[in-house]
Formats: sequence, C-alpha cells, structure tokens
Amino acid sequence: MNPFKIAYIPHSQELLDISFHKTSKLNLKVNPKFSAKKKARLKELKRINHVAQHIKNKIIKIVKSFPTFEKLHPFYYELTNILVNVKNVKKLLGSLSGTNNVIETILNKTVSRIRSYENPKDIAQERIKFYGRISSIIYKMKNNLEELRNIRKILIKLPSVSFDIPTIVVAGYPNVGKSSLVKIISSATPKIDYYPFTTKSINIGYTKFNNIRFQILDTPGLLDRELLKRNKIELQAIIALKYLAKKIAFIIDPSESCGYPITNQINLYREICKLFPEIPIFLIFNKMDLISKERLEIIKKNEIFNENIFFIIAVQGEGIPKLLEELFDNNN
Ligand SMILES: Nc1nc2c(ncn2[C@@H]2O[C@H](COP(=O)(O)OP(=O)(O)O)[C@@H](O)[C@H]2O)c(=O)[nH]1
Ligand SMILES: [Mg+2]
Repeated sequence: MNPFKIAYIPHSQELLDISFHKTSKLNLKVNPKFSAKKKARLKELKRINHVAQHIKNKIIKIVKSFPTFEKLHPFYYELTNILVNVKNVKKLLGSLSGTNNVIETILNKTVSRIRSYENPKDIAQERIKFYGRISSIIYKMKNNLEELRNIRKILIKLPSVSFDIPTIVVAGYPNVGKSSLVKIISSATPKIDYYPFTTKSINIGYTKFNNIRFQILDTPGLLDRELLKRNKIELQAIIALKYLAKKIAFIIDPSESCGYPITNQINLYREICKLFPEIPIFLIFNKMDLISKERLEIIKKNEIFNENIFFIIAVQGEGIPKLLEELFDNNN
C-alpha cells in the first residue's frame, strides 16, 4: 500500500484566511455582569487564542500525517529519497514544526500584555498587532509550504505495491513494448505510445495464473548507462527490480523500431543480470512481426545467447501463452 496519506497542505494565504475567518465567526459571549474592560479583554484573548490554536493544529496535523521515513519499507524509502529527497522533507517539516513554537511564544507575550492593559482600545490594538505578527510568520513559510505541497502531490501518487504477492517486474529499453506486454497479461492499463518514456513512473497490474495471484510491474524504460548517471525516472525501475522483483521479464526489441540499437539493449540486459544475479531473468524478444528470420539469425549468431529466449508479438498476443507458463511457474 502507498504509505503516504498526507493531510492537505494549504498555501500560506489560505491558512491565514481560514484561521482568521473561523475566528471572526467565533462565539464571543462573555458574562454580561463583567465590566466593559474585562469583557473586552476576554473577547480579545479568545480571538488570539483561537487563531493561534487553529494554525498550530493545522501544522501539527500536516507534520503528523507524514510517515516516519525510517519505518518505511526500503522500496518506498528509496523511491521517496530519489523523488523528493528525504533529508530535505525532514528539514521542511522541522521548520514547519518550529513555527508552532514561535507562535506559542508570541501568543504568551501578547496574552500577558493584554492582561496588563486597562484601556479596551489598547487591548484591541494588541490583538491586531498579534494578527500581523502571525501573518508575517506564516508568510515566511510561504516557499516552505509550496515545496511541501509539491512533495505531497508526488508522494500521494506513488504506486500502491504489495509486498506479499509474487512480483514480476518488466524491464528494458524505452519503447520496446513493456507496457504493451503488461497490458495484455494483467489488469494494468498503462499508457502506450510511440514515444520513449511514456511510462514515467511504475504501473501495477494483477493477474491470476493457476489460482496464484501475481503482481506485474511496468517500469519506466532503462538505458544502458552507469547507475550513477541514471535519472530519477530510470532509478524508479532499478528500485522496483531491487526490492520487488521475484522474476524479471526483460524485453528486447530486435527490430530496433524502438529507436535503440540491439547491441545497447543487450548490454543493458547483461548489466541487469550482473546487478541482480539472484533474480531469475526471462529474456524476451518482442515485435517479431517487424523482423525477418534472416536478420534474427544474424543477431543470434553475433550475440551468442546461452539462455532460453521467448519470442513474442505483444500487440497481437502471439507467443504470450508459452511465455506466461514459464513466467508464472513457481518452480522457476
Ligand atoms: N509492431 C509491433 N509493435 C509493437 C509491439 N509491441 C509494442 N509495439 C509498439 O511499440 C510502441 C511502444 O510500446 P510500449 O508498450 O509503449 O513500449 P514501452 O515504452 O517499452 O512501454 C507502441 O507504439 C506499441 O504499439 C509488437 O509486438 N509489434
Ligand atoms: Mg511503457
């Protein structure tokens, strides 16, 4: 499951508007027997306490709605870290919590000043000054809140993966037909387009084979380059392979209509084999409708594959039943 159920984060102006608006609707009834001075004092105290409390509660709610990052499953921790940088999120949340202490201090000072004033006009003045101070504190948090809003948007949309279902991760270069395969074998409805990187994040589908439920992950295309040079989109695929894959379905497009030479695709395949030596990897040649027998023979001769290769036409479903039988065989 996606562990991020983060509370709504308002813009700074929005936070102030709501707090002041709610406070303006506050029931300010005080004992009619009290003196005018006392009545004025009590009303203003009620107002400032309400504003402070409302903002503080909102902030606490936001901060608490973030999970403890260290307790996250490593899949989600690493995904969070590459997408939004955990250290930075912690810093932002820390400074948001710190705002609450500042509000508390200002509130206490204002309360004692209001208590010491006799003139209702001075008391009202003090409340207005308090509103001003609170506003400037919240405005100072403007960029901070905007950044947290963006982080929230990213995190709440992370895929909801299950860790207790056998998982097959589909990997390969962009445009080789990963999403097409996932679509045909599972419940996922990934976006399929003739552009590399249409899959910018991980899509999930489920399927049953011989009564066993499988989770199929469609990952963003990987390119044949060093791990350190990989971008955020590609790293998501690596993280899915690392933490979730029971098996890997690695797709190659020998027709090269994906826009990438077969040698590069095979290099990537070899690299993935080296990175994950303990995970069974199924080598799949897709788009067999676009390549001649002669060309295929040349490729096979040049590359010397020791492994079993599956040949499919994902968009037509050809070769899929045979592939699935092996892929979903629990003894493999
Ligand atoms: N001719 C042919 N086209 C395919 C086949 N499989 C996928 N495609 C096309 O290749 C393009 C990229 O497919 P997609 O599944 O989005 O690739 P991904 O980037 O690896 O997920 C799309 O235009 C697909 O329709 C196939 O077996 N034969
Ligand atoms: Mg795709």
